[in-house]
Amino acid sequence: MSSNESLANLLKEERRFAPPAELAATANVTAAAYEQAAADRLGFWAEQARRLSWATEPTQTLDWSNPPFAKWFADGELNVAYNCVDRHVEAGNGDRVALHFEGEPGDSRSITYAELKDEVSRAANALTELGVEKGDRVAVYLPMIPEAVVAMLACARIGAAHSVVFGGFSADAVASRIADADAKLVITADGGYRRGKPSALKPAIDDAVSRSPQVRNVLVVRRTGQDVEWTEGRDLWWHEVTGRQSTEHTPQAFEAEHPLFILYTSGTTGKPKGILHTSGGYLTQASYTHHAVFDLKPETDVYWCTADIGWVTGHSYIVYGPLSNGATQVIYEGTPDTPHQGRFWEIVQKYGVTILYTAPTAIRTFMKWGDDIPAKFDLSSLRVLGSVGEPINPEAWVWYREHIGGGSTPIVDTWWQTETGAMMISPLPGVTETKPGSAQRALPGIVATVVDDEAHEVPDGSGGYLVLTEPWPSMLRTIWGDDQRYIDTYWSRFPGRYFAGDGAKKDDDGDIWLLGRVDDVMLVSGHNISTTEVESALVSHPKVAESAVVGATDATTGQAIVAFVILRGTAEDSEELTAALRDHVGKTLGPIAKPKRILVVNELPKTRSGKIMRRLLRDVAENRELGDVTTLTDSTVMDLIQSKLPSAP
Ligand code: 6R9
Repeated sequence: MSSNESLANLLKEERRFAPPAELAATANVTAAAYEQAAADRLGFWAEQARRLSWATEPTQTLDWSNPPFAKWFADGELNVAYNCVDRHVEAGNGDRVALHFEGEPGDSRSITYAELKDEVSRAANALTELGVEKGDRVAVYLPMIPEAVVAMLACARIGAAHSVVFGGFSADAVASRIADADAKLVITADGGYRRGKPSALKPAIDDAVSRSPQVRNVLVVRRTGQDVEWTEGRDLWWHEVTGRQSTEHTPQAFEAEHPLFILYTSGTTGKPKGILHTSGGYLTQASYTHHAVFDLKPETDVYWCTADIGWVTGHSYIVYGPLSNGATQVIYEGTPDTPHQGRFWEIVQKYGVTILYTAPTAIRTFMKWGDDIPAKFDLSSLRVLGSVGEPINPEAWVWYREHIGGGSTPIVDTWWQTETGAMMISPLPGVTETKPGSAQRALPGIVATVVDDEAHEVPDGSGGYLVLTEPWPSMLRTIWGDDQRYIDTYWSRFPGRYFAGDGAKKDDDGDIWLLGRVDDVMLVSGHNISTTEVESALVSHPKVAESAVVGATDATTGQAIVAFVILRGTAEDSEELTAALRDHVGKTLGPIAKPKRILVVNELPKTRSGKIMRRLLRDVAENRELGDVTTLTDSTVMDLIQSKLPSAP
């Protein structure tokens, strides 16, 4: 993206929103944190580590003697599950609700910290009875039910690394992850509820485990009560094995660099990467960022992160961040439109949710469903709104603030990755004057910048590649079993710096705007154009709810812009409308960014974590056979899109 100046300032966004005075006055973190961290970065992180409870306090902060392999707080020892559960009970908060579970069919259950401690202890004893030991790996394939949280914490408690695999993934995907991590136990369920009906999980595990000789047992949570195949001697009911255990379990302390979990990211090519996270540094940053970015007040807030536990957001901002901070949170099993399109807002109203963390894809879907739906519910409890997963288009940002946040809540657009473990770039709700569509500034203690092809930092007002220039506590430690791939993927493009794979620009104030994955940048007649900016321009048209833009090979321009759009509410597809949309993009971004083709569709292909799979749309736009669709939420979406297509132009 060296000629990136051409695109860097196409999109002008002038709206600004100051933090609410009351929030600013009582915020957990103030502007002083930036200064403190800038003056003594390692001292700053050493202080954040002391938010945790250590069995042996660390005296070392960062060991970077063998880059890019970092050690944080290496001589410290702690138990992560103790930090997330027991210490809150010991501090007298055992009666505080940890989890308000809301099942999709409408069943609900609230679990206090004292109850969570008992459940995690029983599960830890159960794992020990099944022969799981410190250093082993356990695969977890569960719906969004409390047992998922309990299972993860039980692993952490005994020093076994968990490898959570999305409930939506196929048997093949599970089998390859079990094999790569060499897991000896799998924890699953008969099924979970999705879109109003039970959906089976166990058959995929039966298939995957039949190919995984190292798996000794499969622990099965009974959630739906549906029939399951049973392999005697291997399969065990979770309720039977945990039910017979004691609620007493003494957590042992492990070294700060002891593995906590492996989480696979699909990557664009090749086999999935097992991202390895360890204990002390990871928990320090997950905990600190959750406290700082959401301004969490554990006594009064009700927090809700709508992510799935199988995604890193579920790991860091459902399990480890919130629980280490003693938060009360909602977890919801199902989809946002079951049984009706107001389900999320009904849940916010029911529990008085104060902090909501969701993804741009969900926000754009709510826009499409219409403003009248959230308007039927009392959302006045909300005080901070978060966004994660993709760049958030300015229009979606403003809609979120207006229709969900009552026109007053700060929005924190948090940029981070599975690899970074925790948030890296985000506004602080009591400090930052926010700009719709920008993640803005690296958090205190984090150093990020934007560089050009030659690794030179770009000046304000220019674009390039996002890099992280200093190690951070929750950074991945390696790719499981493949140190060389870790070096090659992240540390070789710009030696000495971490390459995130995202395009970004710095505005005139030096604030960072994320422009999507570098692979998604288009090159049209020699100009770099980011898919994100064209998508944002389309979404800023009142008739467009959502869009995905790709560059398709074009004989004259190199690449031509092809846009797939979903219309809002009652808008209808017509030639006039697509012509108007092309003009609108032309006016917003300049004629060079006008899409050559615009196709109106009903759905876009997305991963379970809500990211648009532009690769598949590129296949469609170029009339190619579709690539791998195994990580799609719904593989029929592509059939629908293809059936709508006129044959190639
Ligand atoms: C947490 C998570 C990481 C990729 C990342 C980037 C995109 C995430 C974003 C964002 C713009 C944000 N991304 N948050 N882009 N603004 N606030 O999503 O992890 O699933 O590993 O994805 O997601 O492209 O590189 P992961």
